[in-house]
Amino acid sequence: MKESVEVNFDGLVGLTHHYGGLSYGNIASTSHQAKISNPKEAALQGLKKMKTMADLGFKQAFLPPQLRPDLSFLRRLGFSGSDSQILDAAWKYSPEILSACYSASSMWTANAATVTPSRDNADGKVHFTAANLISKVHRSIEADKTAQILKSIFSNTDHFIHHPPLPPSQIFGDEGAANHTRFCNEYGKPGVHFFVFGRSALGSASFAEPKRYPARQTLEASQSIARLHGLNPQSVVYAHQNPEVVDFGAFHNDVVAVGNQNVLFYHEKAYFDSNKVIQELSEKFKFRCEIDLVSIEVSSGQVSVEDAVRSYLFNSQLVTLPDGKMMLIAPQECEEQSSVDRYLKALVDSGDTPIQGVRYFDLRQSMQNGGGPACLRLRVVLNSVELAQCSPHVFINDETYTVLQKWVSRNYRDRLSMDDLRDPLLLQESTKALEELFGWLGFFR
Ligand code: SUG
Repeated sequence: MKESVEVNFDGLVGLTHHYGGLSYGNIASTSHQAKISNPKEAALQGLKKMKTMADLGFKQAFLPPQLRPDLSFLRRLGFSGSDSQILDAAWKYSPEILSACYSASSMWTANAATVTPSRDNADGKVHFTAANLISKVHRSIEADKTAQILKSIFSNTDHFIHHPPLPPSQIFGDEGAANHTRFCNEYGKPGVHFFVFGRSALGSASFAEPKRYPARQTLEASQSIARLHGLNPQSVVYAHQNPEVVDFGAFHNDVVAVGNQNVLFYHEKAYFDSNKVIQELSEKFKFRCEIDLVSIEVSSGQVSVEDAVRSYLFNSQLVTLPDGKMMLIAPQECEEQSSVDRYLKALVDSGDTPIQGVRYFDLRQSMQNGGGPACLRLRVVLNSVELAQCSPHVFINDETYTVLQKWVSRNYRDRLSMDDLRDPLLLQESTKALEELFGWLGFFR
């Protein structure tokens, strides 16, 4: 039998990581707007997580950053002239637009794409749909490049199918794997696909919408992906995200829930009509995977939605250790939030659930823009044949870690303010550094 593993592809933080305040509805992003960032520290924090995961025995890989600033985006808006003239004119027109073209947001690879494994797709191939991310302009410019990078890494068409991002319309707002979870027994066995949406655009069904903040993912986008990938409708569940939690700043499902294999760890407020959602998921899971789903619900009395969003408890990664036990890879903010700390200690001490441990990481630079451990990674389930087809340099081991660490230390700034975005030198530094990185990776930038 071809053994399957879950590979985590973390986004390597780019050279222009800064706090643009660009994501309305993402409280960390807006509340840190214009603070000084430290791109070098951000990239090294992410790399340390990747290396620790690899050392723990997980298959760990990375996706390279995209070139920023994206001058082609500014040219499409009518800015012209030399590079520095374009940057200067864009700044004068709107610092927000300049910030958008500089955003290093492709680091949050949970939003890069939805990926479903060959075991579950009608044609027996791994399917990828890069997310269109149309909700936020700075994120929408990632989509085409992300699709290209995924094609470069997973290039063998005998095994990998790449769909273009969904049409760039409000009807098909798609945020990728942040709103998709696959449940299974073992990774190589059949799975159930859980898609969470915030709104329905075609009005075929009326779903309550949040009042304060936008819901990014539509039902129609999730349905299109299930159709494109050839998933069996009997193994798909669509769940309506509770509009209340969106208004508390849960702009993706992975801010209020995380799943792995047969376990769903979630906040009681995560879903609209939660009992119905859990019932449908449990039934389809039992039918398809022939074991029971373990759902671990966290009540508001244990951890309020505000504390969950502040600490990013549910933006932890839930992973299976080589001995079969599960562990949460949590942001260190969980230790600092007393309700969450108390809850996690009791959870692990009880020994009642498959979650037997927690490991904390300092990802503060990313967290301040609303990106925790789970935002930083894209899960790809691959069997041994598919794994052997991937571009080799993207896997983290002692050698690649050292190369990347040195590359970051050599090329990244340790301080970036909004004002620095006007500096054409930053564009030159980014271009040179990415040329070096993509040359080493063996594919184009
Ligand atoms: O899309 N933040 C990202 C965070 C993405 C987190 N991903 C998941 N939950 N899976 C976003 O809101 C902030 C950029 C800025 O403000 O500079 C930003 O894009």
